[in-house]
Amino acid sequence: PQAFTCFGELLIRLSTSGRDPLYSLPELTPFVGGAEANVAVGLARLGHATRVISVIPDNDLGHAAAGQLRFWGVDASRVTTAPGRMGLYFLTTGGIHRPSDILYDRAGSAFAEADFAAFDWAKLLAGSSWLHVSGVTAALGLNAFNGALRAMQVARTLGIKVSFDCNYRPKLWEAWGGDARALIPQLMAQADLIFGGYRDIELVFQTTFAGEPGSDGRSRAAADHAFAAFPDLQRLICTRREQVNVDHNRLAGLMYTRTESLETKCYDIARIIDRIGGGDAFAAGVLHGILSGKSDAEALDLGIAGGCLKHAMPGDFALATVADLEAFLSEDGFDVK
Ligand code: KDG
Repeated sequence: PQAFTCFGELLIRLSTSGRDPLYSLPELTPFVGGAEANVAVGLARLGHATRVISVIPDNDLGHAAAGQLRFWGVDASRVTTAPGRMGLYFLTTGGIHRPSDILYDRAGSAFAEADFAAFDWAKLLAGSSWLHVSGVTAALGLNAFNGALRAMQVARTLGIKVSFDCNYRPKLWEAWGGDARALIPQLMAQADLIFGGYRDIELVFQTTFAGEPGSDGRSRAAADHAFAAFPDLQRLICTRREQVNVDHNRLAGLMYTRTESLETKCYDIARIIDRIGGGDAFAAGVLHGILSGKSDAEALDLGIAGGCLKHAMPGDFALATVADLEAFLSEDGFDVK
């Protein structure tokens, strides 16, 4: 079968235990992540043939990350090795008086420094029906941005569908002074489908849309702006999160086409175990729906089910199965009473 391909950096996450702050030098638990890898694993768990194109250092950390992809059923044969280090990040879970915090330690990684100009993208993408890329890659520097842009351009010439998750990471852009407003729209312009909300659209167009977020107001206005700017764009998809407290959020899914605005029910996630990768799990669920020929409304429901279920799983990967998504939807969400 034609494969779903993700291009991006693999990362190792080191999480503090419980709500311990990093400065107390707590025990750290490792997980493998990376926004695009998370989508690949999520889709593999949902039964799709998936591949990752990435670059790792030729050391135990790099091989551990690629090994985790293989473990969860992703084809890692296009993960190559190159000089440089493994990208890491440290996660401190939020507490009552402290938001969660991410500390990146990834500058100069094998991926960020890879010679993407020498990649044979047509060969790497052969046999794929879909390419997924995210704004994290552009945020790593011009080299990685150019790699992402080239991958998307070649995919389009081969008739491969392209999705782009904005995944705006201010800390990464600030680390090298990159201009997200200049670079992110170039990637958006290549996409058939964008995961991103009104904040992303406002950022890249340096404008503010009127009204409340949600199906009709600000988000629809932002979507219309994106549709006018990007002629090939078919869908703009995002979540809307309400933070009741650090343990309890509410999540809904939104999808805009040129003619329609869809919104799911808003689900309670009352005992958050780990919200990292929630957006990637949402993306995997939506893409699973689209790849399976479901209606847009059904795909959006599958996405929100995946996004909510991820909050109950430690680590960056979404490991829900189709049966898990269906059970979540048929039970109308978690029992939060
Ligand atoms: O979306 C989850 C990702 O943010 C996480 O896996 C780490 O890719 C990552 C990043 O760069 O923040």
